[in-house]
Amino acid sequence: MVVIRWILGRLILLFDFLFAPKRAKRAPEAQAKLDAAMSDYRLYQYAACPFCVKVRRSLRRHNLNIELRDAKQEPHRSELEQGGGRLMVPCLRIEKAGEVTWMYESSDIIAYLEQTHLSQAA
Ligand SMILES: N[C@@H](CCC(=O)N[C@@H](CS)C(=O)NCC(=O)O)C(=O)O
Repeated sequence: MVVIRWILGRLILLFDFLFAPKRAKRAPEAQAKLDAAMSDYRLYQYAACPFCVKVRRSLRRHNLNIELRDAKQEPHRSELEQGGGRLMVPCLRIEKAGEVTWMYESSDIIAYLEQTHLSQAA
């Protein structure tokens, strides 16, 4: 089972590498503004988790440069478990005005980032 999971993980990484989405291009000022906004976030994730790959591909497609934290490694593993309350990835750590919230669920993370930073109103 461990071997099968390892092989599947490598296949996911290979697929992700071969079919990496193109990064959105925007004016340097707009990209710099977005980069600054992304400093509010940290994405806790595993390299070969399919749900994490889904979120990372969306980040890449939208050119959202969020710091990735490998939740298999300490201290990130403990930060996630204690801060978020669950050792599940992906999880987006959001820090706004000194307040920290933790968002689980790949689809919710993608929708939140799109609505907050990429919609017409944002
Ligand atoms: N529905 C979740 C599924 C996430 C998920 O199952 N992640 C796995 C890794 S691939 C995990 O962290 N499992 C640990 C657990 O469920 O406690 C999503 O879309 O983000």
